[in-house]
Amino acid sequence: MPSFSTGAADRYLQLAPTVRAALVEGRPLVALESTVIAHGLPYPTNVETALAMEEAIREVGAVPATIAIRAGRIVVGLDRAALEELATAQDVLKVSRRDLAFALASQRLGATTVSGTMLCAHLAGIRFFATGGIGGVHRGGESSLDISADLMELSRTPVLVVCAGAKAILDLPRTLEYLETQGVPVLGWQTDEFPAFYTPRSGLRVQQRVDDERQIAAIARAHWACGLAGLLVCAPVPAEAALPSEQVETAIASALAEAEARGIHGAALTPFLLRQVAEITRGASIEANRALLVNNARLAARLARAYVAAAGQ
Ligand code: PSU
Ligand code: MN
Repeated sequence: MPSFSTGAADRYLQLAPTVRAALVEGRPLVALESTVIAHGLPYPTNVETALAMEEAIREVGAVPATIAIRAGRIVVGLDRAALEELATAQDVLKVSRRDLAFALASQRLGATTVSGTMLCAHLAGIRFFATGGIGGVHRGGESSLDISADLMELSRTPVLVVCAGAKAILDLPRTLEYLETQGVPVLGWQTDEFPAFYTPRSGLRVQQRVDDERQIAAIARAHWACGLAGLLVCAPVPAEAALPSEQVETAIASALAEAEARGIHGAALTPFLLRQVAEITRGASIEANRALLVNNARLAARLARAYVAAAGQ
């Protein structure tokens, strides 16, 4: 039986021919999310970035699989037209774990978050995934309990996620504490520090620095062999695209104040904060976001390639 067969979920999966072929042949695959396209970046930067991420993955010799929900199916490997539709449509659902069944049953167009994409990648048999910044514990999360479903997903679904840390709009120390509690390895790619999304440094240490992709492939193999779930690999935003940290902190402070004043919370909060920060930094945050997304896609492809190469030894 092909490795992507997942029994009852099969009827909901729609694999692109390139993805199906890569799964059958055991070639490296990298899943990509779609919330960043529909809710994280403005048009047309969102489509351009999505295509640039796919291209970066192909350049390394891996196969990209951008994931979204469409017409009652989990589409794994969006084509150009579907990408455009997601990037421009209004009322795209933001699909995390809890939203998946509703999105499928209602035939709505849905963009998958980190948690939704991990889940769908796993159903399809894909183990490597690149995003920008994962969700985490929101500032004030100790009373609001606004903790992204991304963190729980990492503790239960066996997919390796490459990110540039957690988004700087969050409470980073509590996010790391939560990941530790949930048993999620947090590896720093050629860094000792947990990156802060728009900036390379947070002053917080990762669990373990790793400098070589073969070492990460070996860690992932051991983790999964022991029946464990997600892993986080954190790569700092490329230096030339990083924002000055004072600028980021000022922008976030006023974005948070604006969200509070307008009573924005729940699933709408992260997209709102990202838009506000983009406005305040006059687009500089969007450039940083684009650069780190492409960088993460490339790294995820290298890791997937190293994992597949080691399997044949
Ligand atoms: N990375 C980005 N931009 C984004 C996201 C990640 O560079 O918009 C999305 C991811 O889909 C992530 C979501 O899962 O933000 C977090 O949303 P929340 O905080 O509501 O869980
Ligand atoms: Mn939330």
